[in-house]
Amino acid sequence: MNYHVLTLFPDMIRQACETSILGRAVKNGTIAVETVNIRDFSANKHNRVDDYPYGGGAGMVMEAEPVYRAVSSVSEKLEKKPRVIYLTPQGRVLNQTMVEEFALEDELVLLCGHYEGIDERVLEEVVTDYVSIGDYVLTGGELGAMVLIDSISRFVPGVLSNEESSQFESLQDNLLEYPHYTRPEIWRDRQVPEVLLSGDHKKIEAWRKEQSILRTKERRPDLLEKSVRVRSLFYGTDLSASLAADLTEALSRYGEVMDFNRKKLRKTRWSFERRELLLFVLDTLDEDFFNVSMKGHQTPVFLITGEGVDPADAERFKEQLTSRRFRMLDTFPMEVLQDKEALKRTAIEMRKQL
Ligand code: 6GU
Repeated sequence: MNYHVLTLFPDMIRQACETSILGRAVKNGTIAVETVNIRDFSANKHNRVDDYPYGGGAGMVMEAEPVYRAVSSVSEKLEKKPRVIYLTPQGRVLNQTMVEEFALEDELVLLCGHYEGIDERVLEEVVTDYVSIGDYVLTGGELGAMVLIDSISRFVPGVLSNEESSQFESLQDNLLEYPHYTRPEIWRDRQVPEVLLSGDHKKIEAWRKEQSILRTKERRPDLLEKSVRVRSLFYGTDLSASLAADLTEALSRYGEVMDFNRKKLRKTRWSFERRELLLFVLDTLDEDFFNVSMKGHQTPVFLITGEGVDPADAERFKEQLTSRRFRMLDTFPMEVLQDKEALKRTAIEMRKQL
């Protein structure tokens, strides 16, 4: 990942990127951070880049031309037009899905404003994304740019070691992390929860999930409201089985995969809740499957179909789901899951649609 940070305070960015995990990533070349000093593009012999606001009022406004030239100096070097992110309290508030989407880019331009802001006309001309890091006011966009660089870089291959891995993240599920413990087993009369010493990995996983939910309920009820239980259901060949497994893992730490080639599952009467997300991964669609008893409660559904599925049948299946009170969100051909990159993009697209 190559970051290009346009700022009046390049030292602030450079300093922060020298340290810790980001510093290591810059050193080993998995990320690069270029700073561009907007002042170097001043159209004025005194290197001034700000001026008084039209209409009066307090503070100064950054001029359009230096910002335009600074952005151009970066995009001229690149093969395709990069996303240009303007850091502002007026932007969309950053979340983990946005972070993962930005991480799919190869180049990102981060534009930091100062003073009262930047002339609106150059923003209209160059900015593709307006991003805020929270509902409070900062003196400039630099800290926002650093937050973006830090959170995005965690998803760039090679930035984190195995131990630091970003593969299973509770925030993806709109859940907080479960509590962590290390030695000693008893610290000032406080015992580590017994289950963690049991060696029973199934039980430990169940306990952690429960703790995540309890903790989110207590500390971030607003997040819990957005969380869904991910369940994938496949029918057909081994391909549908492995794609269902991969997609489920990309969407949720706690996802479940169900094999509807098993007659027992097809004979079950299924009822799904509003807070579940159902993924159908089908490379066969026959009467046996049409006859499965399923009802939803506005349950969101994505349908992924392989070559073996007749589009007319897929259409009929969608209508059936809608009439059984599912909420059909989107359909995808199986190709969108073929390689890791495409799969990741699809998972992010799905999360955005939820
Ligand atoms: Cl990204 N920039 C500035 N200047 N202020 C902010 C912000 C960003 N996010 C919240 N407040």
